[in-house]
Amino acid sequence: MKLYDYFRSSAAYRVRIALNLKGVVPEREFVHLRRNAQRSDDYLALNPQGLVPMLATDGGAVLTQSLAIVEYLDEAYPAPPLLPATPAERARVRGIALEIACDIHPLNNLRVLQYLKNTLGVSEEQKDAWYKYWIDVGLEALETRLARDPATGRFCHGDAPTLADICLVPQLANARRMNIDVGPYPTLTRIEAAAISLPAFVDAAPSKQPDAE
Ligand SMILES: N[C@@H](CCC(=O)N[C@@H](CS)C(=O)NCC(=O)O)C(=O)O
Repeated sequence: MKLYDYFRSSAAYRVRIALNLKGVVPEREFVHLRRNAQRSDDYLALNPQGLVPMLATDGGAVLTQSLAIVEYLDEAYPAPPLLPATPAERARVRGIALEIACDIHPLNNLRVLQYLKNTLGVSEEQKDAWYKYWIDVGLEALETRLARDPATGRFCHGDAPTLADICLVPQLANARRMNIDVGPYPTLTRIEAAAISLPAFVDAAPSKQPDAE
């Protein structure tokens, strides 16, 4: 299989963590987002959305959307499971993952920031304020939710990594990269510390990727 990847993409980072947890090593093709390679004719022919990640499977399928790709990997390579055993637990984990992937991450995506700056003409300072605002709104709610819920364990759900941690770690890395104070989120950073004690998470980090700049 082949992963279309970019070191700084937090959505691709999720897929890299899942692949590492499963022990699956794909071929890689790097799509340079800062140089707009995601909008090249060749890439758009494969993925009209013009976003990474994308996974071309051995069976010839071309998969998009990081959460769908992670769930595909979880079904194709069941061990270790990335979702818990019961429907209610699975819904809890997916809920946490979606809180990050649908309600935090898209507001700060490159194309959104470029539109704010290049089309609407907001200043660099206003753009950074937007970024910080939406991360804080999202992380505050997630911190409250995870801190008070007994289902939270060493990880977002219990004591093993799941889809939720796969989304949390890249989002916190994004926040740190933007110099956002993560001090107000002690539960999230405690879980992050547990996750980054695992090689699967460490090896997926942006700085460890062959295309890192
Ligand atoms: N919901 C998508 C989001 C994918 C996404 O937004 N990818 C970003 C990088 S993290 C991207 O390709 N951005 C390119 C752009 O904005 O032009 C997923 O989870 O895969």
